[in-house]
Parts: sequence; structure tokens; C-alpha cells
Amino acid sequence: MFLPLLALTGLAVTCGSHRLPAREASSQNRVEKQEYPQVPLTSPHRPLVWGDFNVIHTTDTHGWLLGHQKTSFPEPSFSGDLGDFASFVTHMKFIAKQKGVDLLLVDSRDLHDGTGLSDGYAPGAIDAHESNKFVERLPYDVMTIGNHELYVYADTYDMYVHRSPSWAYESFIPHFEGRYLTSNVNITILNSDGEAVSVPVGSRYAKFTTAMGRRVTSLGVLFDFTGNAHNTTVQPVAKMVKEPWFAEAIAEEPDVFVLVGHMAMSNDSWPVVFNAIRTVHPLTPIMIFGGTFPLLEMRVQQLRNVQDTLISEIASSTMAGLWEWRVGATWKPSVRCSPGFNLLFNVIPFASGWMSANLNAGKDNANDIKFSRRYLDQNRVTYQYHTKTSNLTFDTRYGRSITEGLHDLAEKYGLSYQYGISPRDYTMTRDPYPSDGFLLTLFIEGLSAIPTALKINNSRADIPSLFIATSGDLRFDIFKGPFTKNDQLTASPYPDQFLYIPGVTLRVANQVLPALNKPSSASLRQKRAELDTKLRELDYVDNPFQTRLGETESHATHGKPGRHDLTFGYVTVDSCPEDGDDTLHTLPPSYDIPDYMMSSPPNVTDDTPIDLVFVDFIETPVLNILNELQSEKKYTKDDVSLYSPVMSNQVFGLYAQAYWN
Ligand SMILES: *[C@@H]1O[C@H](CO)[C@@H](O)[C@H](O)[C@H]1NC(C)=O
Ligand SMILES: *[C@@H]1O[C@H](CO)[C@@H](O)[C@H](O)[C@H]1NC(C)=O
Ligand SMILES: *[C@@H]1O[C@H](CO)[C@@H](O)[C@H](O)[C@H]1NC(C)=O
Ligand SMILES: *[C@@H]1O[C@H](CO)[C@@H](O)[C@H](O)[C@H]1NC(C)=O
Ligand SMILES: *[C@@H]1O[C@H](CO)[C@@H](O)[C@H](O)[C@H]1NC(C)=O
Ligand SMILES: CC(=O)N[C@H]1CO[C@H](CO)[C@@H](O)[C@@H]1O
Repeated sequence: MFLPLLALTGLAVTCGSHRLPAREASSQNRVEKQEYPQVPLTSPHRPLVWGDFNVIHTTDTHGWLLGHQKTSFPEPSFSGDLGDFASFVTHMKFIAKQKGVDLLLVDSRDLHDGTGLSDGYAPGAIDAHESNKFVERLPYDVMTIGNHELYVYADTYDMYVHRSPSWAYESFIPHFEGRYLTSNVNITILNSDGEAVSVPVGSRYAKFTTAMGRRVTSLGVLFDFTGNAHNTTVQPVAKMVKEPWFAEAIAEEPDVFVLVGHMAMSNDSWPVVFNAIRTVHPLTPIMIFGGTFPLLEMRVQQLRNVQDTLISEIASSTMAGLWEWRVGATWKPSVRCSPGFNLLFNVIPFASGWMSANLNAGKDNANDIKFSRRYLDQNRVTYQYHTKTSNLTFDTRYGRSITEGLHDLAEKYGLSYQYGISPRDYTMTRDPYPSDGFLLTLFIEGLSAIPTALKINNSRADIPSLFIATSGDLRFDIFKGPFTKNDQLTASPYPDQFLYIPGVTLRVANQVLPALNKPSSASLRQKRAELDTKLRELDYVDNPFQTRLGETESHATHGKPGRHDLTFGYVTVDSCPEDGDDTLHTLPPSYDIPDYMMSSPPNVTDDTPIDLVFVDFIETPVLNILNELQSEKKYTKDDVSLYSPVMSNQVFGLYAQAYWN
């Protein structure tokens, strides 16, 4: 199980600011973020379809509040920051008012684990405590909890706690005034009598009336997550819908149900909630906004969990750097239009989903309601296009103050500390193995990060050695240009230790990697099989940029690789009418990642005893394999020692210091 990481991260900030003279004057040494996308971005290809009821949806922000700032595509497509988004929302609310329609802002969460802004806090502080102060400034109508808010009790409690007289700070959840929804998630706290009581973290449901007088009933549901901390409770969704409070909450018919949940749209528990409501209200419009289900993550993470973690936990493990979104399903009595099912890996920091409906048309006949959905690249070009603003008119003071505050936070955390300059992009899936741009190669093969970093100040440096690492230690691409602490921890965030077994002959050591890549133990094989089945059921696609759902009807003719006029990015294929992409992209190439890789073997004879070095979480499989490969010695944990105090989340930085300066 993976806890949120303490990260000394830094955001790569680049120069190029043209505005805010006061700010620049007051902070001459600070590196300003780009004021505009530094590379030309494609505009959306047509305006949004507004209905009388409209919703902007975000999810899985994971701390990426300053957006993606690298210049290799698809990064610039996601270069907006939270301040830009705030300005966008202000303009959109104004447009809604002019049109006399409703516009809601909803979010299905995962606030931290991803960048230094959330996770670069000082020891003893609370994950996302500072970055949440910016999120709460957005006028969210409904927000719900994600699994990442539940790995550490202190994180959940920090959001829950109400204003206390001695605190200048009011905690996160009270800002939403009853609209932070945790229908099936509780926290255990001590009541005023000192007794432990379990209470909902936020509110179980909300009923409210919109600006245009529509009555809305909302729920906030988390998938059946089991990796949560002690003293937090996640009630299975199937049980939740049988609760008396649930029956009461949905009894009265609203104009529309708005369901928000950190739960995948496809094949998760949404139908359970949907059906429970449909039993009572056969025709009432229901809009559903889902959250992440990181499948690619799951596949990579299984390597980290081979020893004893169950599939269900793997499915909910940490996902750094992803900020994705998903527009929900629009199930109607007779029409069920399923949403795109994005399998994004560490790419989107913060994008918005758009859904609208003409609810008035459905007053007499629910089948007259038309829904529209759109997936938006989150950047200033998108925002300006849809709000008909320009560089000069787009920014609001409010948005600006959020951007500035985030930069102050980045500065406070020392996030832009630079280790060196990366000569090129190194990617996890866009470069094939073997090739120079393959990130795992940089990590371990040839003159690479692991051998370089681990031999620094190491008395065993002269003893021939072989290193084994897994792709599970890597999470995100490295880009050409300045390589900062933030980049290091975004690429490889886990504080894993390196262990070694001395005296293994090169002949035996060389056979460990093939054995690892071809799981030998029955239980591991079983786990792999379960995972593969699960991925198949969920219609897993290998290309992390492909958006897709089970029904394979394609509207995304533009997604064919090879259209040179389009930049790399997401390509939606879903079963809703018309294509859902706001900006047209072409799919980047995607290659399989080997599960394990080893360093280039030392130039010694086969019989030479060497040090076999590996990351700590594969200790058990390595011991098992060694004992299968040879019978001269029975290897146990007593043969294993710490190879170096350097941890896996430090190796790229040390490598960059040595070779990228
Ligand atoms: C859970 O909360 C109770 C009451 O505050 C406390 O006594 C107990 O130690 C907590 N359990 C864990 C595992 O933190
Ligand atoms: C959540 O808290 C409520 C209020 O204290 C309690 O009635 C309910 O049993 C709790 N639910 C779970 C699943 O612990
Ligand atoms: C916004 O300003 C930047 C920098 O001056 C410029 O490159 C870009 O073309 C402008 N974009 C628009 C839409 O005006
Ligand atoms: C190696 O030792 C030197 C000198 O003691 C020290 O400055 C440096 O930080 C050490 N490097 C690592 C990676 O431990
Ligand atoms: C390997 O070692 C042998 C014997 O010392 C030497 O002749 C050979 O050049 C070395 N090969 C490499 C690639 O260093
Ligand atoms: C991975 C997963 O949750 N699969 C489920 C998809 O839905 C079918 C039918 O409800 C279940 O049997 C699977 O377990």
C-alpha cells in the first residue's frame, strides 16, 4: 500500500512573464512561470453547446495547480493553472447569467500526491494543507472525496476539522457549506465527551436550488475502496443505497439529480446508485460525474505489489501527476449515452469536462432532453476561445491572486531547485524499448542513474555489481531542459531502498531478471491473470492517450495516427453522439514497458561473485528466485543488507548532478 509521499519537489518554472510589474519588482530572483503557452496551441474546433443546465467538471487534480509547464507535446495542452481556471469560471458564470441559464462547477477529487505544491510540505506538516487553501477559493457547487484523501488519517482529519477559536485557519470542508459530499465515507473522531464516534467526513447529500430556481439533489460517492486509513470508513456502495438516509434523501423529486463520485464511469458501482434512484424516479434527469480509475497505474503498480497486496488495493494506489477529468454518463429512461473512459497516465494535470442539457425541453417528455458533453484541454487558449476573451481581457484579479499565491507556495517549498539540464525527453510509453529516449533505460541501463547514484560514497563501489529495477518505480516522463527536484519526484517519487546480496555469481545473477519477468510463483501468476481479466473487462487499452469505452462505436475519425497537422493528445472514442474532443489531437505512439530491467552486466567471468542489488519491495521474489536457480546456498533475509542510503526517489537527481551540468 502506498502512502502519500513526502516529496521535496519543485515545479519547473520558466521565464517569460510580460505582466504583473508589481510582482516582478518585488521578487527579482524568482523564476516566473510562462505567462502564455510558450508554444502555439491549437484552438478548440467549435464552440460549446450550452443548454439551460450546464456543468463544468474537474477531477484528480493531484496537486498540479500550476499546470504542466514543459514544452514537449502533449504537455503544453495542459498548461493552464488554477488561477487561469478561476478566471475561466468567472467568465463562464457571467455568460451563463447573460444567457439566463444555470452553470454548476463540480469536482470528484484526489487533491494531492502528484507535485510539490501539495506534497512538498515540511516534515510534520499535512499533505495538501497549503494547496487546498487555493482549491477552496474556486466556487465549487459540489465536491466529493477521493481515495487519496483517505490514505492518512491526519489528511482526512485536517480537511474535516471545524474552525477552532485558537486557529486563524478554517479547515477545508467547511468552505463548501454543506456541499462537500461524502455519502459513503466516515471519519472517527472524539466527541465532546471524549468518546470515539464515526461521522460523515462531509455531508451525505445536498439539496439546493440553482440561480435559475432548479431544485438539485446531489450525492458524493466513493468506489468500494479498501485501502483507507484506520478510523476512516468507506461503506460499500451497494450497502449505502439501502440506508434509510439514502431513501429519505432521494424521496422528494428534484428537477435533476447531480451525482458526483470518485468512481469510474465504466463497470463500477454507478449503475447501483443509478438504479436505486430510477426505482423511485423513473424519469427524472440524472447527471453523473465520475472520477478516476487508474488502470494503467494498476498495471504498473502490480509490480510494486507482487508480494502480498490484493488486486483491489492495487487498483487504488497512488497516482502521481495525473489530473484528469471525465464527463459523466447521461442516462435517460430510454437513452443511455456512456461517457468516454479515459485511461490517462500522469499526463493531464487539470482539464475540464463540460456537460449541458436542455432540461426545460424535458418537462413534458423526458425523451426530449438532449445532453451534450465535451472534453476540454485545460489551457488559456481553450479558456479564451470559449469565453471570447483575449490575453488582455481574460485574467481576473481573483484568478491572478490564485496564480501568484501558488507561485509563493512553490517558492516557500523551494521547488525549483535545479539538478541539471536534461538533454532530451525520456518517456515511459512514447519511446520504444530499446531506444535512447526510453525512461527505464536512463534509469538503469548503461551509464545510467541507478548505478551512478548508488556508487557515490559507497565502499562497495569497486565490487562488480548488477542492479535490478522495475518500471513500478517510475511514474512520469522527464523532459528536455531544466531538471528540478519536482521533476525528479514526479518521475520517480517512491522512497524505496536498495538492498543487495553479496557473493552471487554473475551466472546466477544474470538469470534473475528473466525469471522476474516471467513470474514463476503460482500465486503471482494467479494475480497477473486476475489483473489481466480485470483489464479486459474494463476494456483496457494500452495507449494511455486513448479515451475509450466498451462500446466501440467510433466518432473519432481525427484520431488516426499520422495526421501531421495535429498535436499529440487525447482522442475520445465513446458512444455519445458526435465527437467529444474540444481540440483535435492525434494519438502519440505507445509502446509496452518491460516490467523489470537490469543494469549492463559487469565485464567479469561467469563464476565471479558479484553484488546483486535490487529495490526493497522485490526482496521476497528475488530470494525465491535465487533459491530456485541454484542449490549451493539457501538464501534468506539474513543475506540481504542495505546497499546505499540513497533511495530510488533520489537517483535521477544525483545522476543529473553528475552528468547534466
Ligand atoms: C482510532 O481512534 C480512536 C479514538 O480516537 C483511538 O483510540 C485509536 O487509537 C485510533 N486507532 C488508530 C489505529 O489510530
Ligand atoms: C457514519 O456516521 C453516521 C453518523 O454518526 C453513522 O450513523 C453511520 O453508522 C456511520 N456509517 C458507517 C458506515 O460507519
Ligand atoms: C497572447 O500573448 C502572447 C504573448 O504576447 C502571444 O504570443 C499570443 O499570440 C497571444 N494570444 C492571443 C490569443 O492573443
Ligand atoms: C558524498 O560524500 C561527500 C563528502 O563527504 C558529501 O559532500 C556528499 O554529499 C556525499 N554524497 C552522497 C550522495 O551521499
Ligand atoms: C573485458 O575485460 C577483458 C579482459 O580484461 C578486456 O580484454 C575487454 O576489453 C573488456 N571488455 C570491455 C567491453 O570492457
Ligand atoms: C473489474 C470489475 O469490476 N468487473 C466487474 C464488471 O461488471 C461485471 C458485471 O457486473 C462484474 O461481474 C465484474 O466483476
